[in-house]
Amino acid sequence: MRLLILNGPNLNMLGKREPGIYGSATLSDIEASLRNRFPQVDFTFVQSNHEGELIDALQTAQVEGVVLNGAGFTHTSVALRDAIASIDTPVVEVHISNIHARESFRHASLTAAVCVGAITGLGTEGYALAVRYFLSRASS
Ligand code: CA2
Repeated sequence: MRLLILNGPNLNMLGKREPGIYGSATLSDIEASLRNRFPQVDFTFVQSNHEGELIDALQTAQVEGVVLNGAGFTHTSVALRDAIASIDTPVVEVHISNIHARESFRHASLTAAVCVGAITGLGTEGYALAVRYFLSRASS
């Protein structure tokens, strides 16, 4: 199974700033952990600070599923939502922090309703849980 793990703006700073909110793992740590735990998955990892690059990645992905942390664009981007809605590939939204327990502007996700589901607040383990979802979906 091929999965795209797509991370949005500022997530390249994971593990380098704000460990109290996002923990100490870097994006490279998350990638290494997923590759180690799920050797049967053919992963592609993309991180971009640019909305259009995230949309291009969604539109061109040749994968069975996408795990998306749209970061700040989750709360602002109609274009990202439209891109998710326009592709047949299922997308699972992941947030490391619990967006509902933070500032009110983070409570709304423009993208969650066009995803198959969303995981929020379970730390970086949320990425692994989303991968598990795709594996169980494929075997049922
Ligand atoms: O909890 C999440 O995963 C978020 O998607 C993270 C976004 C935030 O805008 C969302 O509301 C929730 C922020 C990503 C920025 O990550 C940083 C990590 C370390 C230091 C600075 C930013």
